[in-house]
Amino acid sequence: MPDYTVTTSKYGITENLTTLQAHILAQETKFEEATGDFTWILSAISLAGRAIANKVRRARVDDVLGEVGQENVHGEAQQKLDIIANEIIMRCLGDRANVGVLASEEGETPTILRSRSDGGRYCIAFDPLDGSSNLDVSVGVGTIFSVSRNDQEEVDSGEGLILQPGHRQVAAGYILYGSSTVFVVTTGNGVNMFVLDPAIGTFVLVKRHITIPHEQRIYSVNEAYRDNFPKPYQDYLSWAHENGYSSRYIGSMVADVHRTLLKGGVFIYPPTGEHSKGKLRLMYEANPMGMVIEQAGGAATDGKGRILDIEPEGLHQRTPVVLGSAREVEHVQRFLDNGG
Ligand code: FDP
Repeated sequence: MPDYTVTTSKYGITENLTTLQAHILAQETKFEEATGDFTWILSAISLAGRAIANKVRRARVDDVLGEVGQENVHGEAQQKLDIIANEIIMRCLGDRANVGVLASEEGETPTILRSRSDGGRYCIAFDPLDGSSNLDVSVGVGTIFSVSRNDQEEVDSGEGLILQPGHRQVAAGYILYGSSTVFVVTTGNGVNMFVLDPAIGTFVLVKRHITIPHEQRIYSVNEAYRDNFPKPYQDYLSWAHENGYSSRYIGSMVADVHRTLLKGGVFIYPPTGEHSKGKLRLMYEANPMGMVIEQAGGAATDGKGRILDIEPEGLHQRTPVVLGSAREVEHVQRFLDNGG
């Protein structure tokens, strides 16, 4: 397929006019059995992303920053924008006739919208506004999503339908609300990046088939918890210090993973004293990010094995995360395998 990503007119104006929807549709038409389902789902996520981006940009003006004064299902302080973003996504995706199950970080259990026989062919897990504790200081935050098939005819519990290992995801990605609004997505055939053009209100393709650098001496971890990390992680950090590594940590997973995807390095959230299984959630953080990173040629492990092969046991299950450039993940893994 010819690359029409950037068009330069005879007047020298460079415009980028391949939209997210057009791109996904073009990909889908390559498959005879394609039904247009993906385009439909991703267009709902794109609509939600544009609406959330608008809310995030206006948060201080509209006075919707700060906590609501209640905790979410994880016992964490809920931000007003967490709730707003969750409602926007539930609404946008709930309207799509092919979505069977929706599961959010903000909800205790998944919502069953319709059974497979009623057209609910997909399950979607999402974190509506990851990193939201950073909102007050205008740090980049993001939405993370994971799409898998709804293979079961019988509706038992929503969890029964959605709890599938990450290698069964058919699409995954994130929207970063940063200095620009960036939509990164994979449908299992490489990773593409779109940026919201605010002038025309749509995501346009800016980079196709992103490849993560194979190695890069950058680690991204909350080093303040170092004394509470298992010893092999501490030993890895000592080794990294001795080997000229640089450190970058924003504390907002989408922003940290996005930088790692584009610039290389390794993002780590190990088990800690407070979170013995790690802090990040498997179903709507580690799995979708793991798929994106693997599709870009990187690696994602929980320290024992591939994140995408973990058999999930609960919607809000946590997991240690080590992901990024293949060579950098190998370095961490070497310390974990040797026990320090
Ligand atoms: P937050 O608590 O602000 O929502 O998963 C939640 C998350 O942010 C990630 O985005 C981020 O990577 C991580 O927590 C940061 O945790 P620490 O503050 O413990 O470093």
